[in-house]
Parts: sequence; C-alpha cells; structure tokens
Amino acid sequence: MPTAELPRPRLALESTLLLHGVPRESALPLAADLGKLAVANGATPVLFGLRSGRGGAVLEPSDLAAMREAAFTPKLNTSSLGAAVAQRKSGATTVSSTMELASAAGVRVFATGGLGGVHKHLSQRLDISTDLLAFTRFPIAVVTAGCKSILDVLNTRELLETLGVPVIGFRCDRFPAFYRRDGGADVDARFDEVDALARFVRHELARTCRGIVICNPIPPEHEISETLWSGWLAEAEKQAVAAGATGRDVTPAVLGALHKVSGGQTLKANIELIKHNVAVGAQLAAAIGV
Ligand code: PSU
Ligand code: MN
Repeated sequence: MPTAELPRPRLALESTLLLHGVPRESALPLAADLGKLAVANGATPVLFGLRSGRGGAVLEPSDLAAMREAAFTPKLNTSSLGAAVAQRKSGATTVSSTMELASAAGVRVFATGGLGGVHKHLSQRLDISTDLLAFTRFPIAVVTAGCKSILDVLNTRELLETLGVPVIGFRCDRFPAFYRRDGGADVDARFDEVDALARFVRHELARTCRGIVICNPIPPEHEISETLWSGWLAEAEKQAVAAGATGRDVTPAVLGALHKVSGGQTLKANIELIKHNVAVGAQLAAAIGV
C-alpha cells in the first residue's frame, strides 16, 4: 500500500533492526509488538524495507517473514538503496535509508533503537555511519535512545554538532548511549511535554527541511550498569574482530556477540529501549497529526 493511503498519523519503523539487530527468532514477535504499541499510542506503524518483486517500500508482515527466511538480506543505506530499487532486490533499510523513504512519503516521525555513528577503530579504518549525514538531508524526527553504545559516543555527538543537527532530549539533559542513559555529553535542548515537543518539531522541520534527533533514554529499570557493560563490550569487540567483521557487518557482529556474551541481557535491554521509542514516537506522531 502506498503510504499516502495509510490512516494518519503515521510512525515510520525500519527493517534493519528487525533483520540484523536481533536474533532471527525475535524478528517477527518484535515487529508485532511494535505494531501494537504504535497503535496503542495513537499512530499507524509503517515498516520500511524492500522486498524483491514487490512495488513500494512498505513491508507487510508476510514480507518480513519471507525476508527473515532468506539466507541473507542486505542492509541498505542511502548509498545502496537506489541500485537495489532499480534491480528489484530485497533489502533491510537502516536509519538513513528509512529517513529518505519515510520523509519522501510525508511521514514526519520515525522510531528506531539507536543511531549509527562514529565507529571505534576496530578494523583500523575510518567508519562513520551515513545515519548522521541523513539528518542534514531528510526532514523527519527520529526518536532514538541516542547512538549505539558500541560506538565512539563522544565523537558521534561532536559530529552531530558539526553537521548542525538538533539533538533534543525528551525528558533528559544528557545524550544517551543505547544501554546507558548518560553517554557523557549534553543535548541541545530539553522538552518534557509531548505537545510542546510536537510544536517544536513541526516548526523546525518546516523551517529547515532537515532531520531532528529526539533522544529518549532507555528506561532506568532496563539500563545496564557501567561495570557489566564495559566487560561485555570488550569481549564482544574481541569476538567481532576475530570473526573478521568490517564495514556494514561491524554493527550486527558486535551486537550479536554482545547478546551472547551477556546471556541475553543486552538483547532484552535492546528490545525494551526500542519499545519505549516506539511508544514515544507514536505519541509524538499523534500530537503532530501527520
Ligand atoms: N538500532 C538497533 N539495532 C540496529 C540498528 C539500530 O537497536 O541494528 C541499525 C540501524 O538500522 C542503524 C544501523 O541505521 O544499525 C547502523 O548501521 P551502520 O553502523 O552500519 O551504519
Ligand atoms: Mn559503516
């Protein structure tokens, strides 16, 4: 269904976190839970991604099920999206490509888990997610638990500043980092009420035609302690390096290793923070009304 026909307000969701961010068996139940949460909080969920042979970029549950069964579904960012469309390939959209597709469809709010950003030098190469650049190009508000804690969080925050991207705290003063509520840096401004945030988002999108980062920290009861986190991360990084992960495979490899090393605790936290973002994103979309 073209997104214009979907009842408003709409909330965009991305397929990479479902197909690459969580284990295979969690993808469909998580998608169903997110859909229900969006509706319960006042918005129609729209899941973006490409399924070969199917027109448009909106995925139905049956598309997701088929893509989950496939041996491999590539991650598509803004650099690889166009060729995949032209060649009618399947692919999971990341934050950057979902921002591109959703904003073109007139959707104004998108909920994800955590942004990509500046990677640590695990593979001895410069590796910066195009998610950050996408905020300078596509007018959509992205509700996120900050950037992923596997990244160089402080340099990611610096680069958002350099790019002139507004980083807004929803009920927080600090830039969060996924499993951690405080990533060690500030936000540009804080909003505590959904209605006031919605008024700001509406004006800012119209004024700049660029994106906005809405930081929604992981709920305190699901936050992972600093000590546990640093131990797990060190071990997961070792495993990802030993497995030879580079480029687009680094994020899924480190997240996958973390879920194993932590005995499933990072997966649980990951799922909880995504749900929290979808609930807040749907409330924001409902208040904006688009
Ligand atoms: N949030 C999650 N899990 C994920 C991602 C986000 O909770 O897997 C995905 C998003 O799609 C994001 C991508 O755009 O990871 C970043 O990948 P890279 O670092 O290769 O740009
Ligand atoms: Mn990269």
